[in-house]
Amino acid sequence: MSDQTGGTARPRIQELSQKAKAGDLIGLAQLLTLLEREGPSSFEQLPELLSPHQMAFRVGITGPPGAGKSTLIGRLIAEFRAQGKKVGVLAVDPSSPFTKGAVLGDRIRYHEHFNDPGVFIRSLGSRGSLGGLSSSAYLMVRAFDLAGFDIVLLETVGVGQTELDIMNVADWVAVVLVPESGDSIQGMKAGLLEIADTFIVNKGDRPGADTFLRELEASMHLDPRAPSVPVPIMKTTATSGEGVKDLTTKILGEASRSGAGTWRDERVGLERLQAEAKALLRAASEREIERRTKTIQSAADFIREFRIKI
Ligand SMILES: Nc1nc2c(ncn2[C@@H]2O[C@H](COP(=O)(O)OP(=O)(O)OP(=O)(O)O)[C@@H](O)[C@H]2O)c(=O)[nH]1
Ligand SMILES: [Mg+2]
Repeated sequence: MSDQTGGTARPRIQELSQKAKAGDLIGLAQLLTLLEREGPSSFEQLPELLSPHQMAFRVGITGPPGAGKSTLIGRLIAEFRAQGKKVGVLAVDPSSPFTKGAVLGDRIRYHEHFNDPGVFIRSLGSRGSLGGLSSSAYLMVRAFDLAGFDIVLLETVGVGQTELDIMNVADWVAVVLVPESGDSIQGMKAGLLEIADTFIVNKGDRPGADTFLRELEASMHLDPRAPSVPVPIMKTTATSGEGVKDLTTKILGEASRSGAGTWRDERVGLERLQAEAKALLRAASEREIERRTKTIQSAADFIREFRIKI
C-alpha cells in the first residue's frame, strides 16, 4: 500500500510511537490520529504494531443508549487505577458524524480522570475514518498495546451491525442492560446474545431490577439461540458504584488467565484474525476506490478506468 503522505509519515509515526512508549500521552493522542488517517498502511510504517511486547486486555462494553455504559466505565477506571492498572478508553459513536454528544457527555462523566497519566480516553467517530470504524478501532487498540496499557475499554451503543463488528475487536464483552428497557432475551437484538461474555443488569437501584434479572436468567435457559453454558449475569448500580467491585474482579480475573483457550490464544485464532483482516481489507479497498475515483477527471478517464464505452 502506498504512503499517501509522500514519505513523511514513516518517521513521524515512528517518532510518535517512541513518545507513546515513553508514556507521553500527547504523543499517543497524535499517534492515534495518524493511525486513523493512514489506515492499514500504518502496519507497513510501524510493523511493531503487529508484535507488541505487551497486550492490553480489550473489554467491550455495549448495550442500549442510556444504559449507563459511560457511568460504569468511569467507575471501572477508578477501580483499575486503584490497582495500579493503566486504562485506555475508546468510546465509539458511529451515529454522530461529529461525536459531539458523546464527547460532551463523556467528558463530564470521565472528568475526574483527566489529569491522571494512567488514563487515556478517546472518542472515535465516523468522521475521518475512511473505510469504517472497525478498522480504525483495530489499529487504535494496537497503539494502546505499544503504549503499555493494561486494559482498554471499548464503549459502543449496541444498536447496529457496525457496533457488533467493533465488538470483534474485544477480547471479552459485557452487554449492559437496564430494567426499564424491557430487553427480554426474546426481544434482544440479534447478535447481542451471541457476543455477550457477561450480561450486566445496571440501574440496580431501579424498581424491578431483581425481577428483570430473574426473567433474564430464566429466559436464557429457554432461548434456542442461547449458548449451552448460560452467560453469567451481574447486577450493578453505576451511579453509586454498587456491584462494580465484583465486575472489576471478574475483568481482572479474565485478563490474568493464560494458557489454551484464553484470550491471548483467541486473539491470534483464525476467527479473530480473519475478522481483523476483513475490516482492514475493507478500509484499504475504500481508500483505493477514493484514490481511483479522484483520477477520473473526464469521460475519457472514465472509459480508461472501466474499459467501456459510455
Ligand atoms: N438510577 C440510575 N441511573 C443511572 C445508573 N447508571 C447510569 N445512570 C444514569 O443514566 C443516564 C445515562 O448514563 P450514561 O452513562 O450516559 O449511559 P450510556 O449507556 O453511556 O449512554 P450512551 O453513551 O448515550 O448510550 C445518566 O443520567 C446516568 O446518571 C444507575 O445505576 N442507576
Ligand atoms: Mg456513553
